[in-house]
Amino acid sequence: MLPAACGGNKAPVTQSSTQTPSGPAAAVQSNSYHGVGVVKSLNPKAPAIEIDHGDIEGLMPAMQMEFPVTDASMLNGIAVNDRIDFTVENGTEMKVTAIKKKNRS
Ligand SMILES: [Cu+2]
Repeated sequence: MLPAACGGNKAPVTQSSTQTPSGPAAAVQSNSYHGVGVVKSLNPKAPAIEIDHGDIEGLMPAMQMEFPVTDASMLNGIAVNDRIDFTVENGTEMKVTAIKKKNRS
């Protein structure tokens, strides 16, 4: 009796590389990032906000820059030199979508 050929004859596993369909639905992808920084200037007309921000993981290192904001009303109650938490969305263009003033301690 022949020993059973054990394990030696695996069928070639074609790891089905499921290519994600690149339809129109896949085109607009938006990613949210969380940042922390200090307000340097406010531009309600743009509207935009200039922030001296720390590292935004997955997006950019610390730097001072101006971000467009989705709505000028987000700048209400925010002043230069305020510490803020903010949300950046990096879709077709980079925009700040939320701003939250940090409590001074
Ligand atoms: Cu930046």
